[in-house]
Amino acid sequence: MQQNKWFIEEDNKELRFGYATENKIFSAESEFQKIEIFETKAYGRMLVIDGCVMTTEKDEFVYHEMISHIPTCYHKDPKSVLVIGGGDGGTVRELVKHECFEEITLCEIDGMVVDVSKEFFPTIAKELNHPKVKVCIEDGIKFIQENKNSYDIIIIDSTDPIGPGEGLFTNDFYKDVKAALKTDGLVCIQSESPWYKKEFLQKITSNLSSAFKTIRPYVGSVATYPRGLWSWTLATNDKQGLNFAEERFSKISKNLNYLTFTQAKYIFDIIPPFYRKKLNLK
Ligand code: SPD
Repeated sequence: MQQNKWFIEEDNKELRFGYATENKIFSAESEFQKIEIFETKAYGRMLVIDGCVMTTEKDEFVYHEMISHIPTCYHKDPKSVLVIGGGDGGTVRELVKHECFEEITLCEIDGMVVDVSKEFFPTIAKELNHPKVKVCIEDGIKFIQENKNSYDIIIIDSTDPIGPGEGLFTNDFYKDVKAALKTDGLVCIQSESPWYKKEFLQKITSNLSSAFKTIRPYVGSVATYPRGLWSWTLATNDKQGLNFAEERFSKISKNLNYLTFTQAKYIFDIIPPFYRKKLNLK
């Protein structure tokens, strides 16, 4: 009997998750990181960066719907959006569903991520050539410093806070994000698993608090992200807080596979108490 070949993801040196693979279809070291693509038996094609699972064909829609539609539907009147990271194009694909955007900018540090996504993940990357979409291959930290008061929404679709993604979780970066947002703009970040260490999660929240007054985490379940539950966090300085734009969500809801109207409307209320306590939220 033929033995399975396994890709093993190691999570913070504490846990290992294994995926039986058909084969490895791509592997290269870019200027910034190691990029691999596996054909897995359970989740289809899988993009792996520096040993961490970034996305898979079968469950990518959960992460990409959560990181794009929640910020879009909690802004008053969004017209411009910047995605930092997200070179696979999944977040951009979801944003394109909203007619309200006049421009969607993607700033990805690693051109190889964009290239391999176009080649091996066409259903994820399919809107990267959309006329409203502008793709910049640049360091997001530098890009944001050079574009002040420019965006209604900024989405940080980063890797984990190691390697090139590390600088996207810092105080200084969030201050620059605030400056790149227009008045009443909002930022949405991927904020790791609620099961991670309390000190680490609190640091993300306290760094965000150095630039933003309202901070609202929310959770969802991405099958291939370590530890079962994932989190994203919205932050804004809009004095009116965060209000759900029901009509904007309803317009695109039939094109979604994870988020429902009720879930989106009450997304900040359905935080598990253990995560709430970890972050010292009321
Ligand atoms: N541990 C995995 C975290 C990855 C978050 N970003 C994924 C990028 C998908 N667009």
